[in-house]
Amino acid sequence: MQEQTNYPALDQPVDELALTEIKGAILAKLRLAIGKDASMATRRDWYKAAALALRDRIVHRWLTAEKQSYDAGAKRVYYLSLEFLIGRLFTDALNNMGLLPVFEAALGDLGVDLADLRKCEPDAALGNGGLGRLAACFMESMATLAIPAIGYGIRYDFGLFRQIVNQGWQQEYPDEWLAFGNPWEFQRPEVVYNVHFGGHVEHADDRGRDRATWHPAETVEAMAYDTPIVGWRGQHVNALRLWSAHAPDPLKLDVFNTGDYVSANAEQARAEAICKFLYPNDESAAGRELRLRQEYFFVSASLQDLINRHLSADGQLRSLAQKAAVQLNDTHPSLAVTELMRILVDLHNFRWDEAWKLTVATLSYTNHTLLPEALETWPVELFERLLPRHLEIIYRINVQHLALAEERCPGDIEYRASVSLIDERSGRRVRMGQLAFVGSHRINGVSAMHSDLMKETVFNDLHHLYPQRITNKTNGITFRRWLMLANPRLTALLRETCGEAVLDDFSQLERLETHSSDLEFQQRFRDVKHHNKLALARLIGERNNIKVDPSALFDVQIKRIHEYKRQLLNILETIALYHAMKDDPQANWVPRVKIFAGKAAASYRYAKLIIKLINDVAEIVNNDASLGGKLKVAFLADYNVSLAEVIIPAADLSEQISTAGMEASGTGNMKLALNGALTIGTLDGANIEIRDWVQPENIAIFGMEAGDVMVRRKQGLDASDVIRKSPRLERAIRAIESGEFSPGDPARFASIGHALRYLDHYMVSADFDSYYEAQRGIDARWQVAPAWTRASILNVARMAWFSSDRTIREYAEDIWHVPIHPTASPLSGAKRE
Ligand code: GPQ
Repeated sequence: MQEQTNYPALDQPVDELALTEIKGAILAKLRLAIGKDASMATRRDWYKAAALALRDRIVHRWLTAEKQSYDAGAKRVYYLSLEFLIGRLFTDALNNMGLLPVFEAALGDLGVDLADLRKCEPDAALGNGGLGRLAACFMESMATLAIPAIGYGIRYDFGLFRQIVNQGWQQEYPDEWLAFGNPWEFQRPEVVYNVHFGGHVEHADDRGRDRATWHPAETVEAMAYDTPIVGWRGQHVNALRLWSAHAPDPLKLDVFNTGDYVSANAEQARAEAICKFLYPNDESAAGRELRLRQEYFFVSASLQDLINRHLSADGQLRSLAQKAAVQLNDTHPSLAVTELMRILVDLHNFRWDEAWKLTVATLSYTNHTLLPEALETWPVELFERLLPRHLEIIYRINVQHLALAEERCPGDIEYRASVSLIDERSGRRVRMGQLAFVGSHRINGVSAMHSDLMKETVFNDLHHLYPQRITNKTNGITFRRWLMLANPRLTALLRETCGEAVLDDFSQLERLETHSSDLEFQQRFRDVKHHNKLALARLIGERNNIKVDPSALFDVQIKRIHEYKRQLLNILETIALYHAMKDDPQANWVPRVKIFAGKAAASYRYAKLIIKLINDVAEIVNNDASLGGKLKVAFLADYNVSLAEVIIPAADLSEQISTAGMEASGTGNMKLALNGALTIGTLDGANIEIRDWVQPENIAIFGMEAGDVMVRRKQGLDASDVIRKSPRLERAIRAIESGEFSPGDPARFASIGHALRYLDHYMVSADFDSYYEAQRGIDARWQVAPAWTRASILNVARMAWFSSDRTIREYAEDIWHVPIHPTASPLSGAKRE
């Protein structure tokens, strides 16, 4: 595949001295760090040498930034997340350092192509989807805004599984991202903390009622690995600190000498299991003991680390909340509430009430879903076995919490049961969402609608108890990766049209507005899109052996495969369109390419069946000569950050079609609109705010609203009534049921047919007609190129607010209370009208 090579040159022309220096640096790395000379070097060797030469330059800034914030006694943000979906770092770091042009030129002189080297870097896929990618965008924005911050997570040996599509079925393979080493990380063998599990708790009378001594049964060591994250213009660098797990005693020599080699390694294997792999779940709870061990492992190591840092600077812990803001990314790090209490009360002799105030003032929690099946709970029995002292602390917190509930609603047992940290209804279980809520001073949702629904649904009762806590922080994306790097040609056009300042102040994008109807400008804008579509068409040809017309409408749905995201609705519409085309082949059909990509959780059978259906439909449609190539369907395997960077700039239409009320925010919706795709979507998550910004005439909204969905669900899930009224839908469902797309196995999709007819929980049937109509509206718009292009330009012009720099500013002001250094911060983010 050909990728774009002409990256935006920030400081042109390339300075001769700098060029010589960089060439020398790369060659020195090749010899001294890789141990090869130019004649022997492979592409991967060159990549590593270049990455190391770049890293040297980042490290200087990193150490300076560290020293500055240490000397200033600056408050720090600690972002705790089990997921960081980073992708590749090479060009990201080069671009932010302003070194892309000089490295490209230097490598060119050495006979290697930077775009080629780029592909040698495996994606760091330490996350499942939106939640993990958000954490990565936030790390970049915090560095850009020069907020001293550390991201804490786990250094998984294997990231998110590699997806292979075999005869239409998803198969999972291990992601060996570390197989060839990782030039970005610094191992810190001296930064090691003990993390304990199991054992029993002792209450000595002389230590007081609230204090205890934990005698754990097992110890695991957490070792730090740091990756520098450089902000825009290289002014500030933060660390992503990931923990790796090891046994304190790596090998039992006495056992080894008896010849029992397996047992000699057993302890190490048990410890290392903690960082072996990323749980491939997305919006469903993992519910495995190993997962709870992962959660405690990284929470404990991270809190020990940040408390160490605080103590060495301040000498006492009372000022912790003035110097540290700890953000819990979803409930996975909820144990921070109990662990911080344990550290303060048991280890540092704080009085309970004081410790509690400090804990709540330090912690804040981001909720990413309302789906009840995704809200983590753990059996009390498991907790007791693994973390006996933490369970006690949870009970103690619950006592004071329920007393408050009783004060608020005297005698209301239902109310107390609903806010309790312990769910007594389905076996006794600890509720991690409630724990994080009660232990945090701020709880935020990730879009306006999501935050409102949090107050009305999952956290309704807690919201009444703590009415000041829930706040909204609508997600954002980093424009450096998702515009500048992914779409260099559009970036060049924007710089020319809006001025160079657009790179530092995205509100300048609005200067596009005056050009949106200019036919000459429109043509240039379309040329950029066409170029990006050629690259994607080539990729689809190479990977899927499908020939697509680059001037067709590229209709894109890229995200995890989940029932609520409704890939099924999209493929059902594809089937109906296919039928309509076959019925009337001479009509003036808009040529379309339906592009899908995404992974299904390995255990999610139904989602995997949907992938198979998409591929089966593709097989029939793509090979039906009677369509004259006007409809093509492509499922691109192994969706990841790097693939997204190719698809997004080439998209014409962005599918954001979740069942209203179910997508917390979405961030792909922002990336696609920023790159000029029009959105077809429901009034869900951040789609609503996107509509507010781009204006309703530049987005296609369809379907039921969240309130309608709730009402209809109450009435029942049978969709027979709507199917009866829609012959088109009936025919599409029947096609699935009768084996039109699975002739060798007609019963393959029976379960899908049944759900569409009688168990329409996600409102696929109920929303079908509205969606089909909206799609035909899209066809009509597409046929008037100037109007389409104008809407596309206006989408780009009006997306500035969705920069993660804006989101991070809001966290900094309202939740973390950390200053943003005025000179170090781009002015990104438009003001709301
Ligand atoms: N999200 Cl709970 C995930 O990617 N994984 C999860 O486990 C949960 C949420 C997403 C959510 O579905 C999107 O709507 C958000 O845009 C995204 O988190 C970031 O907030």
